[in-house]
Amino acid sequence: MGVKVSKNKKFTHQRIIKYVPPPIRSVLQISDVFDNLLDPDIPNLVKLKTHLEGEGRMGHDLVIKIISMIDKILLKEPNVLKIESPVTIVGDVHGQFYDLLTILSLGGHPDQSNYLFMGDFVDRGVFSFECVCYLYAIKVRYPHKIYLLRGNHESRHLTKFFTFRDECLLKANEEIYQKFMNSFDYLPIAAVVDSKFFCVHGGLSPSFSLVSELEKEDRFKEIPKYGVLCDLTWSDPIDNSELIDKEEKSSLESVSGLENFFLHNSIRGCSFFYTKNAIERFLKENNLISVIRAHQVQREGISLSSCFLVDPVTSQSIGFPSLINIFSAPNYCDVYKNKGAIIKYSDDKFSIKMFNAAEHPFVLPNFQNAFTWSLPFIFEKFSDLVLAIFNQISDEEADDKEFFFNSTENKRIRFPILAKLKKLSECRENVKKSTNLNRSELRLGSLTPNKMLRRKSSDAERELLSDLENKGVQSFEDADNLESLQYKIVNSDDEIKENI
Ligand SMILES: [Mn+2]
Repeated sequence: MGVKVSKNKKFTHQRIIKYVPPPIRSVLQISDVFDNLLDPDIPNLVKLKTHLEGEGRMGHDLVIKIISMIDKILLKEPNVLKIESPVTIVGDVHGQFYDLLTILSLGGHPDQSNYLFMGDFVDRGVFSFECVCYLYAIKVRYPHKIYLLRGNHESRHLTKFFTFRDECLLKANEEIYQKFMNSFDYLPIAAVVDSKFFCVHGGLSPSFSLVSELEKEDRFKEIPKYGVLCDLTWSDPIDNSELIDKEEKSSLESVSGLENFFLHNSIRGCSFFYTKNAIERFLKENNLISVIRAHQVQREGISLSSCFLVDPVTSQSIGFPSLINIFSAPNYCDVYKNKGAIIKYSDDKFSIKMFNAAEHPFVLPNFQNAFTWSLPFIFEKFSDLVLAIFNQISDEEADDKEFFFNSTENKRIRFPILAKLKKLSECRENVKKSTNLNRSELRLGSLTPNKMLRRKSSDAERELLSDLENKGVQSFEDADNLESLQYKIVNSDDEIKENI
């Protein structure tokens, strides 16, 4: 008798959702990317982009070659870059490769406009590896057109706690991770555009006043816990009036002698808040008109400070905000629902381009594969099945004195059914917790903490985390609370502090 096959029956080799293309299976090699016969050092950016966009992997030697080429370029760059307009200024990218492609199409071809990326290329988003490789390859192709600054995430400390190290181990190996870390140590720390704008990832520091002082700084190292390099990549601006309104000022420890300029940054757990006074003083002393920085997610991708410098001669406002916050990772961590923005600056004009998040391939939290992910679910359903069968047995039938005859060993064995069912039930409860955790982790998007972050969190922190896991991230504020909680955990880690 033949088996009838239903018309709707799906076969395992069929692609169920046809509009989602399968990932590219081939591995890109040096000869694929460096295919220019006239100049073997010119990468084929179109080929690389198409391959990475299709989720293709890169060969070990190719990644090593790109990193070693970038090291040579970065080593020659000064601590503070001097960049001329036209320039496209970009904030945090955070591993959102498909949004990076939007940025590059909005910003224009590097032939026509310079690019300044102000750090945080990695962590959070699940395509950090693709972001760095592609940005590095563009820099190799156009070394004097695209500039990359260091953000606080371009460090061993953060990439280990967040996602970039895990991603490197999945898509490459420890050796490549270490090479990326070394290349991050070479990234410049600030830039001055058209001698007017100071561009930096985080912001100002009480440890320097003049931009020229930054030239003396040794930047070729891991970002330390204190000092100029830490502040440039970690500090945040603060509105003095906001503080007084919220009566928070008294709760913030100020820096002795600098009360009106710097306060300890209680949100990050390291570095400082810098006030409007600090910005104003810095701009005047350096003859600049504005600080442009990234580092904090913005609902609209950009926010302008309401503080304006006054021209000392005419006593009139120069009409330009003294601080601009820019953030270029839309729908940050897949939960913030914020817009991304970039600044295009040319002919003394600022044009702001805002953009929404692009679709991207789905990746399970912490790069889990679908098989591992579904094991708790399968066990839960299996135990449901077994328990349902045994529920049919009456208490008398399930008497603990019952003996079963084991025919292979030719002896009677005890089979206490009730005890075994109790154990199975307990196991099922534990597995159910894992299944529920898996489901709630999906609701946290890229804000899902990995094992390392979970291990380091305190009881109170775990409580807030599990509250958000249960209800999901519902608002920008929820996401912000979870994010700042994670930074606090990272920066309160003594083990790491000792190593730096
Ligand atoms: Mn940052």
